[in-house]
Amino acid sequence: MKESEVAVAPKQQQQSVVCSYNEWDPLEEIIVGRIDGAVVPNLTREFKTFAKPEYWDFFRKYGGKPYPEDLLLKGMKALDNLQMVLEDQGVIVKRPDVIDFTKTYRTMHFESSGFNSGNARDFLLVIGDEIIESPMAYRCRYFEYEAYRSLIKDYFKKGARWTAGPKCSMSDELYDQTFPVDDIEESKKLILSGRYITTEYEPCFDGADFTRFGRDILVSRSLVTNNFGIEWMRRHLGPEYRIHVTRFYDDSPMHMDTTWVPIGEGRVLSCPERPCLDSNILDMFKTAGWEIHKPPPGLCPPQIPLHLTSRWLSMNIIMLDQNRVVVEASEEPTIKFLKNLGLKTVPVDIKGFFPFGGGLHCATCDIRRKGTLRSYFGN
Ligand code: ABU
Repeated sequence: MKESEVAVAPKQQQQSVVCSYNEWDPLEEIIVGRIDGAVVPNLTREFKTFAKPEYWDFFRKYGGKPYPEDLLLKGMKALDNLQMVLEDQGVIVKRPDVIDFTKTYRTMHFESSGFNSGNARDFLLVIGDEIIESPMAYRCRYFEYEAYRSLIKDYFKKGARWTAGPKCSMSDELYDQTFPVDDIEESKKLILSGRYITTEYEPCFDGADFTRFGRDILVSRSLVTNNFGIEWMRRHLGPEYRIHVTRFYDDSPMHMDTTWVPIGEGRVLSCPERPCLDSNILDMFKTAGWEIHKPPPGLCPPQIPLHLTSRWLSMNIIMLDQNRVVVEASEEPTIKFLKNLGLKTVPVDIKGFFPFGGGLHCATCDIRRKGTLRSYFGN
């Protein structure tokens, strides 16, 4: 590459190409993930805490192999549907590269095959004009970043800031070797008591464990985000942002976007099965006049195998702005609920993507929303 190709972008461009501070300002550009070439992860010890036990046989059968074709085609179609619907709503959509997840790889510490790059939200976190790559915590996701690098390099050349969180070694020390992964009830009890498969050996986090409310960012300790990772983010972002570690009642905590989901300034959805356990956080929202709404349960039809997620993908939505929300087309109770809150719902048939680990919000990463950095909870 010639040096001139990475010339510094003009000042005004630097501030606009990547810019997003919350989940509800008017959406202008977004990344939608891809699952072309997806591979079923092996049922390793750490992956057992992610894969739903009722589907462990699926992972035993297909681990390390491409996803069965019918599932894959439905999932790809779902993401293409999403792209079309977003474009129809005037949003610019970018897609990551297709990479070969069937290749096994070997580092100094482990050997693994890959997964997919469908869940852009897990890997990418946009805070203002900065794109932050998440270190992630599962070995099958070690090389997921490769799918996004063309896009990120392009955003960088156009003025975005680009940071990669410290890459995890994912050596054995990152995983608690005594964690009883095969004893489901005991695992759940331990998780509820604050013990996880991931240790504090090195920082790890997924972008989807952070929810942005302008200067205030909520984050949960989860199966894949440890306290070391949260502290890294706190120091990295510095005093301009306030990171609030928030606990929810959840025996399988994995990303906040089916648990505590803002739908605009002053309104948040709270998953009724996973209430917030921190009175200081609840006070923070209530004191600032926020309404906390409890949506109905998701209805995901039984023919869609939720290998990796809960049915609460129904609340894994994308706000196009404070008035319009993209929602899975078959989730009628959720659609009705959102309409009753005065929102215009934009339905999309995305459920074919659910087996690949996420819903609408998981599959995307907003790159640019029209808005500025604000404080929604006082100064
Ligand atoms: N990755 C978000 C899915 C979380 C859930 O299973 O509810």
